[in-house]
Amino acid sequence: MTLTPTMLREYDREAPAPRETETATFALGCFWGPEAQFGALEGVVRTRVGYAGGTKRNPTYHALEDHTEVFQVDFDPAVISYADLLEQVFQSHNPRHQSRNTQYQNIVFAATPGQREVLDQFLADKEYSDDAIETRIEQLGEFYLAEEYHQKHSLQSRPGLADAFETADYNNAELRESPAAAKLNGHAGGHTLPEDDDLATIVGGTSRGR
Ligand code: MHO
Repeated sequence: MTLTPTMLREYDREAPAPRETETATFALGCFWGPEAQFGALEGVVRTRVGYAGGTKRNPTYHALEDHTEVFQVDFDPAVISYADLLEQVFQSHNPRHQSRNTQYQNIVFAATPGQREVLDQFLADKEYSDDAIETRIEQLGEFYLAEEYHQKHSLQSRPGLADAFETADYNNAELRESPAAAKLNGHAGGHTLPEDDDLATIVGGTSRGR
């Protein structure tokens, strides 16, 4: 089976609306990888990459200054929790190591008092005190979207998949915010999609080299 425009548009229409999802922001090195990894998770509906953690106004990839590459996930709290995401984040990096390069540092951002509460409990349970870990724990300030060529990078690097969105007339913003694109970006990055996901049945279980 191939990906048709109808299939993509329908998948996106049936996904939980933005008002039904919560947003979490993390930094785990070059943002291309984790955007794909987290986009493949069941309950993660939308993803995007950007810059945060610094003070410079309107940073860009080539003028980042004190900002860090970050990725955002809009998740359906009925399916996956912020605590589940924290588990994944801490399985995906070594909290006792930190990059010297601000661009690629590991940061967990809390965006709301609710997230902060869950985060503090998580850190206490794991005995990840300030002294024990190098990962930066911060309140989310301004988030700046990254350039379009950084969004869904794995997907955009796979002509076979990217073409399907072009045929369906997705513009840059639609591609960035597309739930189908989040999943297919995960697939393109080599991650397994949830078994009962409609797109998994089309693209198959694994992806590399196909
Ligand atoms: N320029 C590096 C890292 C990109 S990442 C968005 C590369 O091509 O792998 O920082």
